[in-house]
Amino acid sequence: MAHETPALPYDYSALEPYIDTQTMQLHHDKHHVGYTTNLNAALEKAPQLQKLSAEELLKSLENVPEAIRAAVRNNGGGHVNHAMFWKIMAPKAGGPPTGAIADAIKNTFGDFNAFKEKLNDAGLKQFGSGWTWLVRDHGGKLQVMSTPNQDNPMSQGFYPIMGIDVWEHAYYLKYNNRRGDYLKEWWNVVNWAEINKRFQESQK
Ligand code: MN3
Repeated sequence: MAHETPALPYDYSALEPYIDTQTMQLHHDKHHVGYTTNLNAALEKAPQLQKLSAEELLKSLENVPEAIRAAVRNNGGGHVNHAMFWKIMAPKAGGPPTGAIADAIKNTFGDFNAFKEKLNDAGLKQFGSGWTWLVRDHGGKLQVMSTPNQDNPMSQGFYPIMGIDVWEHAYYLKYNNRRGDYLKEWWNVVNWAEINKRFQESQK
């Protein structure tokens, strides 16, 4: 059973003007499709792993044969990260958090602005390509972290509630080198309904 790139849940232009159409086309159709294709190619060398979900693979990378471990980590991570990323963005979204995650953010970080600054700051300081995350840790506490490349926090035992892609391919066409501007504007498309779903899932 091959891994498949999920379709975007909205039009390529739906996140304008914050995320431009061409970036969405390239990001989804070239980058995400590339990760999925390369993940499937790597798994051809380990057919016993083909029945596992990409999440299961990432949670136990130590069980992946060394010859394909880096390929699974990078491309499996790329696939899982982007599948989440498309869903935690939406048109006509943005604004302050709603639902249970709003209370959790307030209790953990003080207020929404403090949280936003912390998440953006982790993304800004991530050297090179990577992601900035809100995760639920082993003890059930929320925390902000960043990861390099396509590493997903689930490989370290964390539950990724939300993450923002800070690879240049996510913002360079519109924001050029201004990663900070992209991170600021990103919050105009944040989809709290989906993030609440993931927060609920993280507590199971
Ligand atoms: Mn990306």
